[in-house]
Amino acid sequence: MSKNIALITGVTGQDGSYLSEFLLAKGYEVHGVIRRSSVDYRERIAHLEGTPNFHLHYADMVDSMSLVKLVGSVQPTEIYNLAAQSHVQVSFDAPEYTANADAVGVLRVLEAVRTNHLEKTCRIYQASTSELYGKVEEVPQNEKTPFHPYSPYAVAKLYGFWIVKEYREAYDMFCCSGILFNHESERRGETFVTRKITLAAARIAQGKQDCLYLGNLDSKRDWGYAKDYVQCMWLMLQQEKAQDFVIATGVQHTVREFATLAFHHAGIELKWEGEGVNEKGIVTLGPAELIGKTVVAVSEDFYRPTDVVNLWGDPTKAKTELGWNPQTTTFEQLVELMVRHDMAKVASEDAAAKVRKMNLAEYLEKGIVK
Ligand code: NAP
Ligand code: G4F
Repeated sequence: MSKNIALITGVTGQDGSYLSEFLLAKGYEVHGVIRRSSVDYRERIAHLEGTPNFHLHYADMVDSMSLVKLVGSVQPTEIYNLAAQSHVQVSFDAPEYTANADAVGVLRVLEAVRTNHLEKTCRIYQASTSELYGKVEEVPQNEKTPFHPYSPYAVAKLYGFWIVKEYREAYDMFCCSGILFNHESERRGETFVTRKITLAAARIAQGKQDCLYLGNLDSKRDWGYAKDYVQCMWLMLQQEKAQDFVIATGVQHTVREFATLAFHHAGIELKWEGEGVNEKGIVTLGPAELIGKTVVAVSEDFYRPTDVVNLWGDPTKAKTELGWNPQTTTFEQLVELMVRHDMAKVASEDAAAKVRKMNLAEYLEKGIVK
């Protein structure tokens, strides 16, 4: 039996870390792409480093030759192209880089496979996104809903989607896109709205932050659990035919609802007053010193030039053809597990800071630090 060899771009990200664990548990040899950074600590995959079947290589989505050489040396049977500048708001500040990594980067991966003559032996998964639906033309969105990208990030990802489809048809390659709706976890980047909320709720509950500033509270998302979603990426590559799939829970909530529930799990009940930029989340129940205080406020700094406000996925095709359960982890369970994680993280940060302070005091005393 031939060996399963996976190459994951974006291995240090939220999805890359869960997918690595998933594939290693299935007996794959897993190769991950990392890029040079001045800080070498790779938090999400630190626990996997040193595992016999897990290998890391330097390359970059904006460097064709690095990808061609890597694909040639690893000879993967499956590629999961997860690497991207993945923050929508940042794509307004760095649109050209976003296009280079998220659009042309996909082409570079496809060409690296062709250059190494692996078209018939290597299957490719492309991390596409519900942001393609953007200024939505119907709700809920399924595989047939027209695209209307509404940010530089979404426009770049649209190129990625179409170039994958083109290579599938032109060269008969097994390559497909997962149109994934928002998926979150304890490992979610701290500037995405869910994690920003769960960390702030934990800090406010523990007296370490006064107020959380957010942008559009009315924005609606279909939020799932990242750990459940990586299974679909793998399932898509195990099918007879390469096809694109919507991956979503089929349930939609506003940012305000996410915040209300997150604060509830942190022991704080909120009421909402005011509208638009004047809206506030005020504490009605919780630690005595917080009652009546505003702990959530709106800041225009987090408004986007164009915002996608109504994402709601229809996962029927994934359910019927992949046999996937979109409700494995519910919205309520997701919010609870993220808050529970961040309550512990914030508490332990304090303990770690105390140890650091003690070390510093000791070093100062011994003259090691001046
Ligand atoms: P993430 O946590 O932001 O991870 C992105 C990964 O891409 C990181 O490993 C990052 O490396 C890497 N990367 C960025 N630019 C690169 C470059 N030029 N060369 C090589 N690597 C680069 O994102 P995620 O949430 O795991 O999402 C994974 C993929 O799914 C992304 O393509 C994202 O756009 C897409 N997606 C995500 C969601 C979601 O809700 N999470 C939904 C739909 C689609 P560093 O660690 O060095 O920064
Ligand atoms: O958490 P977000 O930044 O995620 P967004 O823009 O939906 O993008 C994420 O999901 C996409 C899939 O649909 C991925 F393709 C993409 O890579 C990324 O993972 O923002 C969600 C919503 C937006 O409407 C935003 O305007 O929350 C709103 N929001 C309100 N206040 C905020 C904030 N977003 C952020 N990041 N920070 C805020 O303070």
